[in-house]
Amino acid sequence: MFEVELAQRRKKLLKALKGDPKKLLVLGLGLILVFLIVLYLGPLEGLKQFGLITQKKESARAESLTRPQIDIGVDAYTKDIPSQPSGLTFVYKNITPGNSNVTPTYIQVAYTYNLKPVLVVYTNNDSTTVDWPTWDATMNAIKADGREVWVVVEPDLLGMIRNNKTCGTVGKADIDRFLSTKPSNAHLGLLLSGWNLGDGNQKWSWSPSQEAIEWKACLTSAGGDRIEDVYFDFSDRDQEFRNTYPWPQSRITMWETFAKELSGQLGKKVGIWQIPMGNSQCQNGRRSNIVETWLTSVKLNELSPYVNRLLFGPGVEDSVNAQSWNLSTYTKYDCGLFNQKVTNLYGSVPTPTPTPTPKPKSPPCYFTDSNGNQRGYGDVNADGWIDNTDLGLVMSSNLTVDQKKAADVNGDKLLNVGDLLLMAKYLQNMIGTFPVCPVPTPSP
Ligand SMILES: [Ca+2]
Ligand SMILES: [Ca+2]
Repeated sequence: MFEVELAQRRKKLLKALKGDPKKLLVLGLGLILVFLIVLYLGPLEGLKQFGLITQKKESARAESLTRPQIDIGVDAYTKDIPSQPSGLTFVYKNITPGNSNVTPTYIQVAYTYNLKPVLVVYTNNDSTTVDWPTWDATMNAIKADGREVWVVVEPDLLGMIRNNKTCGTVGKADIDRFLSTKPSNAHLGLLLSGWNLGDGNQKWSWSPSQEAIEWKACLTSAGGDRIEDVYFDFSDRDQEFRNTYPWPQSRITMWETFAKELSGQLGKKVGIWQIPMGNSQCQNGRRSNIVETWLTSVKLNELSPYVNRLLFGPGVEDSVNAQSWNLSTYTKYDCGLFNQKVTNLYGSVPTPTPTPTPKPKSPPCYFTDSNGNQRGYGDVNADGWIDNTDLGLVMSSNLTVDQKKAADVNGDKLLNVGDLLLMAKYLQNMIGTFPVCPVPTPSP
């Protein structure tokens, strides 16, 4: 249509111009003017002014309005929850043996930022012995909070049990106990590892369908079909450390096929956990290419019939190299790709169950800082308000003396999740002041 219209216009113009050098000059000047306007406004805006790209823009807008059906989560420390990109559904945290005391704070801070908490409970460490004290303490904390929490049994308990061929005995006993001790607000999930699918050298012996059939058999004899969620992890995150990234498409396809086969065998969608982050195009170049491969609307649409959630991070973790946790300080290692992808795909459209983000509040009390100015407790960046930005700053490493004082809202001279939790509660109107604030003296 458009081309036909253009051709007609051109014909008309040529006809009118025939034998008239004056008109030709006007046309030439006109074209130069158009060129200059496009140059001045930039190609996109300039072309839009001349009606050349409206159609394309409309369809792009329509696509961004469709939220992908797969929910995205990321491994995040409590202190990094406030700086996660909008559009995320889950944040997750590993509960290591004896460390269940972090559970109440984690649930609280996650919900403060409209994020659903996933707790990956390290019931054991590559053995078939479950750390029941840590499990029971975690379940009690979830029950006490009362809000929904997603729980994953890790690491590879069922994998060890399957290798030992004790799914119907040890596996059954464990699953019975998991189910009988979890509170009703905990969504219980099991981690099913795909160990037999490959190793660090990118060789794999079993086909994805064979692996899925074996898992179905193990779960059936262990009564695992009563568990709500199943997850698997790539085998495994440490390959980032072994320099085997970026993965060839064949290897990514193998894991996609496993998700499909497992979902088919179990009759439910599966979650994928501990997906390495990073960006193969950025910085040190030995990073994962999964974020760029999967976080596109086309790929998410393709995976959505058999995958319900993708939980990213961590990858390699050591003192020299970046890990794949989505910490604000580590964006330099993925050039911010993960945050950008999540924001583009999910951030611009409302989440299915929107709840209001906490509104900024003025501080409950003030102190005199080193410059003699009044400064509010909880207002770390001294803009007069307590909001998400301040929460994000509480545990950062380079605060000034005055900022540290403002952030220490319980007055114990330490900056930790205790202060973060108090600030989150204050923003949610759950408390009216901070412990550091003087108790008002009753007026006579
Ligand atoms: Ca502030
Ligand atoms: Ca403190």
